[in-house]
Amino acid sequence: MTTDPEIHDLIIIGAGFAGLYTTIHAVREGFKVIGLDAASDVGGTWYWNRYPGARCDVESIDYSFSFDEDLQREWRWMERHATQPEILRYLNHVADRFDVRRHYRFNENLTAATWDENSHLWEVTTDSHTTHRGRWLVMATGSLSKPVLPDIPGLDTFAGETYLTAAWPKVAPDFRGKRVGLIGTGSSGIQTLPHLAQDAADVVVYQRTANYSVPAFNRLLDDDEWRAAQDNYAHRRQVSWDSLAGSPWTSHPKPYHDASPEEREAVFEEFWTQGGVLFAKAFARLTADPEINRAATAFFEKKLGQIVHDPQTRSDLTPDDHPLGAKRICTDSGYYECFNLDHVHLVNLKKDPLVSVVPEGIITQTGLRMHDCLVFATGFDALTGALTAPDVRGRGGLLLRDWWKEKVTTYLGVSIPGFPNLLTLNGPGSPSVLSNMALTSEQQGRFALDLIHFCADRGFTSAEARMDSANDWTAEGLAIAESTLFGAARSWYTGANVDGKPRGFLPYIGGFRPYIDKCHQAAQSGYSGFVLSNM
Ligand code: NA7
Repeated sequence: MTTDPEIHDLIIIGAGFAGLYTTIHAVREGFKVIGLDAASDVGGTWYWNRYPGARCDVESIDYSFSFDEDLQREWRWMERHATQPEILRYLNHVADRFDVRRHYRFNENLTAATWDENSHLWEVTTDSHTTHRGRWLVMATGSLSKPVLPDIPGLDTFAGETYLTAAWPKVAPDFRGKRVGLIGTGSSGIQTLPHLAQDAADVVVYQRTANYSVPAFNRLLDDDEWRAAQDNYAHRRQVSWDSLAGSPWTSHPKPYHDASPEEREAVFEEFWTQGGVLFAKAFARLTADPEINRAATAFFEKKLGQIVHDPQTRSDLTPDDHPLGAKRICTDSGYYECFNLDHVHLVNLKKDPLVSVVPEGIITQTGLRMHDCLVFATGFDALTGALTAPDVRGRGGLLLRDWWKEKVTTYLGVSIPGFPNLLTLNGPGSPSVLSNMALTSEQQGRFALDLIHFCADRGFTSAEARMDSANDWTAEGLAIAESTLFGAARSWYTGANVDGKPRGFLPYIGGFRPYIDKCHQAAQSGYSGFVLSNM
């Protein structure tokens, strides 16, 4: 075991959007910082999710840092929805520009973190058997960074190649002429299918639950469009900061119930062609009012009917167990069209359940399908997974994994009772995945640094959420979620996609701007929702 002799002000875990923002600013503001990341370089989620077709569902012009005007002006996005390689290039550019890498140690995966009550320091250990000590532990570990591999009997007996979309190899696999089985039809599976179908001889899509997917209507950004966007950037950013989801898009101004049938159809069409997740914004309360939701669903089904030719396949692809938008709408480029191809087949696991994996392929109730490769796009232990995987021990040796066994509670998504000086960025209880992660990362990093300054200036050596503030915050978030249709889906928002995970509503669904206002109020009250103490 090697012990780093330095006592750092901040140990920042993760080199994605939130980690980079926080590191850049903490260093600028005079703190001694060490960053750690399991990857070999910066990028966070965009480092790992290199599967073909990976693309952001937020427009590129919005999905970027706003804190530096020059950075904003010099980076030229090429497409409306940036691909994974383009976003990774951007984050590398940010790292170069602000000389961030020298503060990071890469290939160091956090295995344990322990709060020392005597010294008010965190001691952090990584899988390279190195220990680091710091006053604050900032977990910028991402909301969707702990992949879930399904527990399918015989999985390890498969004789062919196996891939996980969330840990895709840097050297792209060659699927040409191969028989591929794709398991999982969330955003990752839906984005990658057209690319698999392009190369492979045969693709079988194993679908457990049909999802709503809306075409991205992606396009190259030409110079005129880019210049116009640049000219309007300041306004666009301000609207985004003041919005519910961190982007400039708002719902149609006329309430659904005041609109005529023709107007409703026109609005649905307009938002359909905006692409992807924006369809759920067509009318205000689309994800809260069952009548509006049913109308949107009917519109979706009409569109699906225009794309998929075979009635049985169409029926199998039609979601039947959750309201539209209650799971994140997938944003695709040619997904449904693939099912018109002779070499792409859909297996509806609800009718033909998966039995086991065998060396030759996959057995479902109706028999064996032979595969050379399996691609798992089976999702993530969302929001909590990266925080509970290492042994994080707070006051009195309390293990975070145990503390959250029954119920996940945080205050503002940032602090957890019993875990002093542990700050979670984009953690459970923050808007994170329900907003534009580029802006939420800035907001979260800023909130964390302001709290750290506040404590440093006043001689407080520890800060942790009060139990009552965490309970109230968690209850408030759940109450807002229950006033919507979001709870009606078995989704990773609720923890339902991971066996044994407590149910709740993990991201804060009250909106980005209202959340920012609550953070401001918390700061203005002198952080009264926290227990502040000194040694
Ligand atoms: P998702 O959206 O959680 O999708 C995972 C998919 O994998 C989903 O279709 C699951 O079906 C399926 N799954 C999981 N386990 C199994 C088993 N055992 N058998 C068959 N199918 C299974 O993850 P993604 O990576 O696609 O997207 C996550 C987010 O990343 C996305 O929302 C964007 O914000 C970016 P289920 O629905 O559970 O029946």
